[in-house]
Amino acid sequence: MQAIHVDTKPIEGQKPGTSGLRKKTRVFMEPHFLENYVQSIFDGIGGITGKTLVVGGDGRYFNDRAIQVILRMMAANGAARAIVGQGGILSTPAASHLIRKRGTDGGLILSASHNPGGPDEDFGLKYNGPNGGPASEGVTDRIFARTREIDGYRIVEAHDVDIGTVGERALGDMAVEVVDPVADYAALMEELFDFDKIKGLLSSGFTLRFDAMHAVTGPYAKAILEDRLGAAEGSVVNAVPSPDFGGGHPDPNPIWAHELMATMTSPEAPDFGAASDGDGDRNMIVGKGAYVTPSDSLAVLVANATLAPAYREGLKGVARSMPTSGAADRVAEALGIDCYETPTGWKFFGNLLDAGRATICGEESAGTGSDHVREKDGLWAVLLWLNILAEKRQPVSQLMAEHWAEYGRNYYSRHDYEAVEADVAAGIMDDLRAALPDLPGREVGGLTVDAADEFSYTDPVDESVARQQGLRIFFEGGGRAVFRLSGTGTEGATIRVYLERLETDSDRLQMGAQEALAPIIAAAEAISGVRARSGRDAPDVIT
Ligand code: VG1
Ligand code: CO
Repeated sequence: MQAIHVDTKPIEGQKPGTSGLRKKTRVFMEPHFLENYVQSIFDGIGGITGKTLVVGGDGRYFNDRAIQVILRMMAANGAARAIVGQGGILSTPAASHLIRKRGTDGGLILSASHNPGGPDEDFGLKYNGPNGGPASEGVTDRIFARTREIDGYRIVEAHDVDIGTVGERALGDMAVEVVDPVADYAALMEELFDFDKIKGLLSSGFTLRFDAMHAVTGPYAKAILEDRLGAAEGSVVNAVPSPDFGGGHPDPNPIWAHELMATMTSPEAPDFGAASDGDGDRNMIVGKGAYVTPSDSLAVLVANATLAPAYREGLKGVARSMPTSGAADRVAEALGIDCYETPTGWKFFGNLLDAGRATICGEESAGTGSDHVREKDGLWAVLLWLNILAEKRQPVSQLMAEHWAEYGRNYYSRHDYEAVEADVAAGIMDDLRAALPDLPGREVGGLTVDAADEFSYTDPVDESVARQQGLRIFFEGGGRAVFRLSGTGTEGATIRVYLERLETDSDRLQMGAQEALAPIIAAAEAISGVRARSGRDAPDVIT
């Protein structure tokens, strides 16, 4: 089998964002687009001769075709082995675990995560390093630099490799090892959590519903929640991964997981509801009529982690992305452990986890995880919640009320303005950035600005610096508004406005978030003009 060299030219727009490269699927399918990017990854990491990579994705449209191209390019570039999830399927956390467990040189994950899939929707590809985590900015910068000077790629001419059945086969000199995507991951979960305790909970009449949103976690959730833990058959719904996620938007928030929200607020609501996203790294937690914000969920997990075997010795530290609420900070303070504030995106947690400075990390965007892998992990969060509830035996709403009574409540919401014209969005952000120095002391609708800045992060482990990571306005009395442009969208720009206010008055802990945040929401709009200037009546998504 011969490797051929195909001449190409650089293609514009191959800069990786918050989590790899995401584009419209049709863009990825344009001639040489995928090949150029894959070769740039290989070149950017110093070649793959003799290396082993894990390959898998969330099963979305084009996943199967792209994997065959990647395998042929790996063979042509001299890789020794590809470890591939059966059917091309691997959830993002399962891929991270496989990279670590097998000690590989990293992996390629095919996913656009929570973005919809299909020929007219989104596709994505990212490289994770040998620690199992998303490539650092230094690595993605090198990959991007290669995309701008690439003049050719290598590929072998061959028929498709059978990745539909478990086993090992050859592609030229490279071994293609097809593995069960669920087995290793399920075994890891069994090590971390008290499965017997959770079984006890589930056989005591406690009911749950897990909505896989037609995405990758279906087979994982069925195997773990139903088969191993004994949740009633049918507890996992929308469990068959489909290339277009059933036409839906596999983003586990109250808007896109409205089906689950409707169930959880109905008279027949089970005790516990959860959902995950396209590639299985996000989670949504909801009790009977009680939606738990991701920031609160992180705080609850940190506060109660020692109830699960893996964390019994305590946590080394906690990390959260900057826009995530300060709820976890309050718990960390009470526990006397460090709390780190990082830029948005899981890649910034990698060093802290590797260095043993943080055990649990989280983001307001429904991502929580720990040092068991180097990605956020949707099912892990669900299982930790179940382990905690199996010990505490109380409704989610009561657990939340007790948590807030102890630590105060960080009312929190994110308002997204999607598909805003790129130059309009840039203008809004530029003007706000320019206004920051004059904001302190300004009164807006009864609130006074205390401080305002643009977030920069110096990694405490390798001292790399990430700049321009969000505009922050702090109000007197502890309120905060943060503004960022999304780095995962594929159409125009998405402006994210993150809103937060701490409440410690015990009589005011049960308000609706939008109501509790109304003054902050109004002040954020008065200062930034996001809604007015983007020409919207309201945000497209409110979480
Ligand atoms: C979003 C979230 C961020 C998350 C990222 C990837 O990024 O805000 O917290 O890490 O998606 O998640 P952005 O740049 O659009 O705000 V996933 O589940 O899409 O890999
Ligand atoms: Co995801």
